[in-house]
Amino acid sequence: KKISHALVTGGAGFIGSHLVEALATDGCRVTVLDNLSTGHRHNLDGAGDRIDFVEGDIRDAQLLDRVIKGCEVVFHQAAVVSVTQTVKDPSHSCEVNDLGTVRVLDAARRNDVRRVVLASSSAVYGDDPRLPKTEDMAPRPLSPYAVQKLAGEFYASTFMDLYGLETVCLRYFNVFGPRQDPSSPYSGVISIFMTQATAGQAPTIYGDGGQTRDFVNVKDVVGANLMAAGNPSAAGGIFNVGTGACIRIRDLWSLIGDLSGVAIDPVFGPARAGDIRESVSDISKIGDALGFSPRVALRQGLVDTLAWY
Ligand code: UD2
Repeated sequence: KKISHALVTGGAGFIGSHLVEALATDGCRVTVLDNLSTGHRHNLDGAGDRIDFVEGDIRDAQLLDRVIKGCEVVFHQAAVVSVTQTVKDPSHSCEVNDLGTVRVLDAARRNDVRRVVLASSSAVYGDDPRLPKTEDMAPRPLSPYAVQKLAGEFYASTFMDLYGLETVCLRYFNVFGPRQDPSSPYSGVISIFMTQATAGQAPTIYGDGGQTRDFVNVKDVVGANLMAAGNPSAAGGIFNVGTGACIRIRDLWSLIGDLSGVAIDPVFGPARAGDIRESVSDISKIGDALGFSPRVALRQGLVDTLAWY
């Protein structure tokens, strides 16, 4: 069954804008709430005229009440998404990531929203050495960002228990794809490597490059969100969203080099403080419960993404 009307917070951002596009293409009416702190209006150029864009902040309870009215589902993607930013300014990011999330949940319950799907993060696992990461592992948050995302999950389940608001939390692994902002040193590694490859510059690999990540294409993340919104049995669930596979960072650079036709040796720098060594998701829970399986192979996803640069 199609969603009639959805609110996407952070809908002008990287992941949010892809979600907005998919919903609009599906014939869903979409309201976007974004304060453009890291999102861009032009990210929504492809979304057509079925969307209502509202520039504003998720901490604004009155505005939320107005934009959420009539929405069946809320996809909560707005956040301070840089781990480093949350380390620099834990108070501000707490306001946005936690108070903002509570405001969104609260507006949703007051306005009879059926379901809220929340963007959480693999950051909640911290450096637990057990692999792959399964949802039943005890969280080990290592940054304000991870604490804030974990708190959001607890608020979500509490709102379901107390008020009957259906919530689903998705723990994203390393998401990549077109429109991921490459402009900060703390941007996603794929966006940084692609910027460097297309400029013919050597990347810096932090540490020996033997660290692994599970890179999931933004199209698959959108797919997981739609399944989480539509499947009745998803309510109350927490699910990993990854591919179940991983690649070492030095091999990632070689692959991006091959695909972009450059052969540049990387520069190796000191390991990044707090870097996690190995990260790979177990996706059997979301596979079994929601029928999720990643559709975009890493190589194809990289080719598609390179075309955007
Ligand atoms: C990701 C998420 C973050 C949080 C975290 C959970 C992104 C952008 N960030 O952080 O939000 O959920 O996972 O643990 O998805 N690297 C280099 N050279 C560079 C840039 C990065 O070697 O120029 C390495 C970096 O040291 C790390 C890996 O690449 O080992 C991935 O870095 P990242 O910043 O893309 O993502 P991550 O996993 O630290």
